[in-house]
Amino acid sequence: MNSPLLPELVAGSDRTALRFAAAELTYRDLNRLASHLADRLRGRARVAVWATPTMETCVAVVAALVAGVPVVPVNPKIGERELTHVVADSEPDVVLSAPNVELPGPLASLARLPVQVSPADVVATPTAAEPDGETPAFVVYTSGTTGPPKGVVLPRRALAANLDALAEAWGWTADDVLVHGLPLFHVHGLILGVVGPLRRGGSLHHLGRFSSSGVGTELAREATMLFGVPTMYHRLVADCADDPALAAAVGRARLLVSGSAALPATDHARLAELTGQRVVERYGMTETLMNCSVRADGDRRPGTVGLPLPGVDLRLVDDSGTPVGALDGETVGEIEVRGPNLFLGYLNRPDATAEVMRDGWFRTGDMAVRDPDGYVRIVGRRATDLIKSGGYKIGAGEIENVLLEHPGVAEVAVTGEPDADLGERIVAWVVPAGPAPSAEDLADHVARLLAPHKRPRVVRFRESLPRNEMGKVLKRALDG
Ligand code: MLC
Ligand code: AMP
Repeated sequence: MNSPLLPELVAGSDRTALRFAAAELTYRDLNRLASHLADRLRGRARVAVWATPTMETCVAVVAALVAGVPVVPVNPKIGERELTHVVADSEPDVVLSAPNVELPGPLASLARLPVQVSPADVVATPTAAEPDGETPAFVVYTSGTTGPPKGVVLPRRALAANLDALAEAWGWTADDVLVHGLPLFHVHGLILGVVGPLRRGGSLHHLGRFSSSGVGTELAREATMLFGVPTMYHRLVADCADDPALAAAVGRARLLVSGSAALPATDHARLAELTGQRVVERYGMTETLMNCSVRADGDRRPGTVGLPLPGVDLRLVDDSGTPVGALDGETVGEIEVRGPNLFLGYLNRPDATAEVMRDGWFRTGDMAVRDPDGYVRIVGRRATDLIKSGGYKIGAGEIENVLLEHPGVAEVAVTGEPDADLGERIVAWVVPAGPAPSAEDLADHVARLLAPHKRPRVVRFRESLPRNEMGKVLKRALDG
């Protein structure tokens, strides 16, 4: 028999599993709601979840996990072009959302099941057999350098192994109460942030959206852990500087964890000064879940993502794929990983899957060095066409393609440049076709077709773009 992914759910205890504002569900109630919905999902190929930061999303996801049906979480701010792609590629046979939500075109035409979050409205259903560990649990869309996003297929085994490895590294138990305001359509907020506490049998208090004051209130109450992207910690630092009560509340946390992008050493140091807390940094990817982390009881050095997690094999390789073993803090290599945390492949894209695998190792594209004690320090990325903004991975090519469709754009190149708040901000370098469109118009165009977080924050108009003799834009020659 397969062991349960969510043991406390099966036990159906009276402990609090989830809280959003005033709404709260115990494991018993969550089990009742999820098993009722799961009964309607069994046998389906894939289910889309309209992933608003709400209780409905969590109940929908848990129901699909109970039924053994893979979930495609959909960004509720997704633009029309990206949504059309996600729906055509993943072919969900049903969509789950809160009742009375108006869904956009490609989702509106699918069969729909409303998600109930009031336990009194449903009858309990007996628990069914636990699906096999290789059963896909999620298909999470992630950007590449070119083309539309790819669906990363994650099996239950990867979730279970990775969440247990994190529990070991962080001393994460059923007594922990996690607070976060992360979106629920990426692995950070959804898998670590929702499935994580549920696997431990602990609680999640979701803020709906991130705010320093929301974090402070929960940490002053009963929350013990915070998960955030570096942009959130950057804002928390600024707010703690102005508000000693907030700094004191943050100081009470058992563990603050940052990931999805590099946490600047300055923010790490400022937060330590203001609150006494040293943030633990971990490093992951949609395709691999988490690879490394500083341990809760380890040396919390800024600028490092710590050691490979238990069960994760990690190596650095040079350009030819030969491992570089030096623990000298200097020799740079690309990070490759293997272990039970890995995905099954990209949906419908065996070509793209083959490209990122080398003899069973996953090529992350991240460049790093290792310190003498084995700590990994990420120093850059192989592809300059991938931008990390606010913790979101964004492919420059995707944005260039939609900007070229704008009638006011003749030529375009998209780059990322350093931004104290977002890590990187998206810059569009545009050669206008006729009178220059406004920067706002171009940002709206990208937000409408792709997603608001992919919009350029800065637009720079040029008469021409620097190109090499092959006609390729020389992005490094673009300057402010
Ligand atoms: C502004 N807005 C627009 C707009 N201009 N909407 C449409 N069209 C336009 N032209 C809206 C936005 O939608 C948003 O709405 C509001 O204005 C503010 O937008 P923003 O400035 O982009 O948001 P901001 O507050 O700056 O967001 C910062 C943030 C966010 C940190 C809260 O970036 C975030 O949630 N990041 C988390 C990313 C994440 O989870 N990554 C994990 C990937 S997994 P509104 O209504 O929202 O205010 C991974 C693996 C791993 O990386 O290791 O974890
Ligand atoms: P995603 O595809 O959205 O899952 O993003 C994965 C990428 O985020 C990784 O390949 C890294 O480049 C980056 N990343 C995640 N965590 C960290 C971290 N702690 N430090 C630096 N980069 C990180």
